[in-house]
Amino acid sequence: MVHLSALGWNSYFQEHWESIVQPGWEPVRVAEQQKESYRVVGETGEITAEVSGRFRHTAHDMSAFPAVGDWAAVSSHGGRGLIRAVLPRRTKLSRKAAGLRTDEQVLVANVDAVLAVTSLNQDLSARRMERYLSAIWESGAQPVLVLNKADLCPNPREAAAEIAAVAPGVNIHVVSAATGEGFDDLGSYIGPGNTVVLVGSSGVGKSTIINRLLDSNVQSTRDIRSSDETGRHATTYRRLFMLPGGGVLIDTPGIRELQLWDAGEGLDETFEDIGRLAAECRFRDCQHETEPGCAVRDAIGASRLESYRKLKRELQHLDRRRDAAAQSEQKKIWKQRNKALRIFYKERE
Ligand SMILES: Nc1nc2c(ncn2[C@@H]2O[C@H](COP(=O)(O)OP(=O)(O)OP(=O)(O)O)[C@@H](O)[C@H]2O)c(=O)[nH]1
Ligand SMILES: [Mg+2]
Ligand SMILES: [Zn+2]
Repeated sequence: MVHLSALGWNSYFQEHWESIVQPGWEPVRVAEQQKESYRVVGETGEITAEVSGRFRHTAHDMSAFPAVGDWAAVSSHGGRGLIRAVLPRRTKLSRKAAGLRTDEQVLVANVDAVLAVTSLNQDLSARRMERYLSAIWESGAQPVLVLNKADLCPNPREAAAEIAAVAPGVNIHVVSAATGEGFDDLGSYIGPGNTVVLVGSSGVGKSTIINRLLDSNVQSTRDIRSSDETGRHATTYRRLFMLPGGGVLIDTPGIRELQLWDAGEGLDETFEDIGRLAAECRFRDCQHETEPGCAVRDAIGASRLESYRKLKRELQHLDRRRDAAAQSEQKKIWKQRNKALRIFYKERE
């Protein structure tokens, strides 16, 4: 029998649970999300579950559906589970869903730390890290940068210093999942009651790190010799694992690009240095372009400043599209009401 606390259950969830629980409901944590169903784990083990019809009808949008890491209420029916409700999330890592829609996709919920993994041999990109960090700060979880494959990099410290310059306030760890270098320090994020997720591009070594931390080969990894570096994804589903010593790890498939979702504050955190310096610009509304007495332009590299602007524009664009979507939704509602009114008056005539 598994103790819920070993899965990350605590007084926050307990309190919400008591306000919604109904006879026959059991608390479970979403361990894996497949196409139409979920694997959920509770005190009595793991089962497959789907959302109930009622849940589907009352879900206001995609983000209301269960995500890996969520705590949910299930009732079980002959070995299969029906998800009745999702408990409020303490943290959530979101992105804009792929495609043209303006939907929030919750990648994982209720994580304490997000380990953004990159590889020191080819993947290292300050610009990509800024994007990740904006989303992670916004999630409410602690951002941590993990620079993996130190064994393949001639000068890992130098590379780490470069990344540190664009990650104020973020812990950075140089590790090698091949040799185990740097793993003692990673242990500090993991422990009883804690949940940690690994995110990053495909092939950077997320699953290899998970395997080493779990001390077993639960996750299959990609054999780089038999495929090119940017080839297929080894991991295809987000998946939660319990560590023997307590604590929960979540592995995720590599993502090509992380489109921001509602990360205004996350952006400010990520570019905290720009905000701090801007207070010293001569003009209060300084755009840090050609204004005299600008404190930001010279102190911050041009590419970091451009990256900040780009991400800001992206969020503004998203805001406008969400407004437009909300307006057309509102129009639909008015149309229906007007139609109903017309019928109503017609009938009275
Ligand atoms: N030399 C070296 N190779 C590593 C290290 N970590 C991982 N690898 C190798 O990198 C390849 C990709 O590792 P994976 O763990 O599958 O990468 P991933 O991030 O899980 O990839 P996706 O599941 O596709 O997102 C495998 O061949 C690993 O053996 C490391 O620290 N050093
Ligand atoms: Mg993987
Ligand atoms: Zn300025």
